[in-house]
Amino acid sequence: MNKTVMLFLSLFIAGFAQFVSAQDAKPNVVIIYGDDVGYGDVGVYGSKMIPTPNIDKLADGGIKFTDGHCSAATCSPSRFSMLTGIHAYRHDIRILAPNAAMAIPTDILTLPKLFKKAGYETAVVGKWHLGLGDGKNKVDWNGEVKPGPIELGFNYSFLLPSTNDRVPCVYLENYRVVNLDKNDPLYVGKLPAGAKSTVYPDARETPEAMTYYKSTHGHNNTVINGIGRIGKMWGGKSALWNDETMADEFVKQARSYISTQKKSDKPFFLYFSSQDIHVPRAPHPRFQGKTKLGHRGDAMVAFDWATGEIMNALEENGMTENTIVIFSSDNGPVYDDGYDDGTKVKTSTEEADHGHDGSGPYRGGKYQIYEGGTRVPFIIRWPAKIKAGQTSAAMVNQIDFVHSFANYLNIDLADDEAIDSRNMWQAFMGEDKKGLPYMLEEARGLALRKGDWKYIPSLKKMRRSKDGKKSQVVTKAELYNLGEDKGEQNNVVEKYPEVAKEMDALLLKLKNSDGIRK
Ligand code: NG6
Ligand code: CA
Repeated sequence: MNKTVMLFLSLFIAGFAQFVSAQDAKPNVVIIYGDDVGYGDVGVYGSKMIPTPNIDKLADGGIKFTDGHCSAATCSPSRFSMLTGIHAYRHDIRILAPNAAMAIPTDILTLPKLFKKAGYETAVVGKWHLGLGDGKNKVDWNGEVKPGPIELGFNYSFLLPSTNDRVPCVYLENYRVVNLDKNDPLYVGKLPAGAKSTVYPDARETPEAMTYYKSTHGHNNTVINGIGRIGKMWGGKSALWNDETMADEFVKQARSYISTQKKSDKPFFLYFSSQDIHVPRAPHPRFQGKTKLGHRGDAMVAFDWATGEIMNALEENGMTENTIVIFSSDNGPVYDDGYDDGTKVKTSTEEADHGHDGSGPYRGGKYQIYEGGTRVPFIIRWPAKIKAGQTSAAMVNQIDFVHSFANYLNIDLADDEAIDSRNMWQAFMGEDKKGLPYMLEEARGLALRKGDWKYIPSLKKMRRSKDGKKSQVVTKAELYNLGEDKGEQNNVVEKYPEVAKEMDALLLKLKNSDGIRK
């Protein structure tokens, strides 16, 4: 062979090898997770009153799912399920208190552990609300706060520990509270005898301290930044977060994480968990007044901005093409969740005085078993593999991320791992337009979806009458055909007793099983 041919051949082989490795390079994965963002709060899902150009662009570049769900109608349960592939009711997980212990056991498989096994770097930035500490020992906020995300498989974490309406109102980076002054120790719950830490106003004694806005039901303990919070905290004054710059802080952290990853030869998984649009909604002044919907609408504009920033960070680092971006929410919309923040929208269209309905055409929202509780915006973009501009009506659920990624990354799941997680890779990639054959939905009780059918079993509930007397009521079972009744208005349980019976039996079987997969 002459030299020119040799050179040509070796260049060709090198180029081909590079091409193959680029094709095979594992994609980065970013989950952008909203808090209380409803189906109807996003432009491409029908919102006309809140502009969301960045989220819309994300959807245009990939798949918009119209039947995509979080596993439950509240935060901690949904996050628990997304990260473990296990239904939250099996572990009795409800909304966690400010000083709750970590809800996810450290010895089970989690989504970040799975990515780690596949050679990924992993990080979480933003709202946690899955508890911290082992529950046996009191969390020492002045020392190392653990176990936490690191023990669950995240290499790096920058957290809002609970929710933005709960104490402690500080950021936690890995094991440490950020900017804590040891002369002003931080305590959550009770102030130890003799401790000398900053005392904050208690809204029950000094309601006038709530200068940012007034709050009701339960948000009336510690007042931080003029906002009443759930729970008591002392000290840590130098570490307090600023509510109005929280979105900027999380974006800054995520941006810096993404650019650091550029230097690494490993792919990464980033769980970006925004506090928007949960109460107390306190968007930065540059977003205030951007909608006619008060702080709730404006917080959504801030979240759209944050989403755009994550996309920009990927673009600036040349990562757009081979990064899977998943955009979704932890539960459906809520309007007045305890703060007088100018939000006037209500769940039902008749009452919506601004004409905006955060649950879109669906009934109910946060806390509720109707579709609005768990059917949320659900977008997946992956330019390298997924054709842009798709809409999919496949029924999909965040609880299936664990198994689906395990399948994609060639990691076997043991029978007792992620027991409720099914492999929905084809549906997530837009190749299967049907998705799940059936699915549980979780609020205070369970409901079952099977195709267009939605079944809510009869429930025993305690009710209090006007004169304060408690009594037990048994609600009627409900059956809806979402194909013709999206809004769950016509209960057809009496018209289709056979369907109801079948669904009741399946729901019970799944509920009491050792996992949906079995
Ligand atoms: C409720 C709070 C609500 C919100 C919710 C958790 C009261 C009366 N309400 O208990 O404001 O914090 O818990 O929201 O305290 S979630 O999105 O994290 O599930
Ligand atoms: Ca939430």
